[in-house]
Amino acid sequence: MSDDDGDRFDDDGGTALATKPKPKTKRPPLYKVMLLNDDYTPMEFVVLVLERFFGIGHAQATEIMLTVHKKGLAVVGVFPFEIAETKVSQVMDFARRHQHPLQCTMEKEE
Ligand code: TYC
Repeated sequence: MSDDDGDRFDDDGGTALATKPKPKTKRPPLYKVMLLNDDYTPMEFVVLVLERFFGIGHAQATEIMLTVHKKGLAVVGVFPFEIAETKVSQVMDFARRHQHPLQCTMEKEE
């Protein structure tokens, strides 16, 4: 059968593969960055973290903070590995410097 790809291999003399090999276009994996709730970090501090490190506006940052407060955690962004790792470090350092127990983690997206 003609494969219409313009090459010289329309007729391979009867040794065609049963299935075409899949072109490998693997996207790099993405990682979810999550904030976890705790009883001590001030709500305003969490809103500031979302604004400063994730570029989220005040209204949406407040909504996400309240979601974490009520549900226990929320995904705050999805990034390639190195960027996710940097966000986690920045948040953890900032929280530690202010002596808040805020936790930020990352998890590979399925
Ligand atoms: N639960 C905290 C409080 O009542 C607020 C909070 C929200 C803490 C989100 C952490 O990731 C967090 N002060």
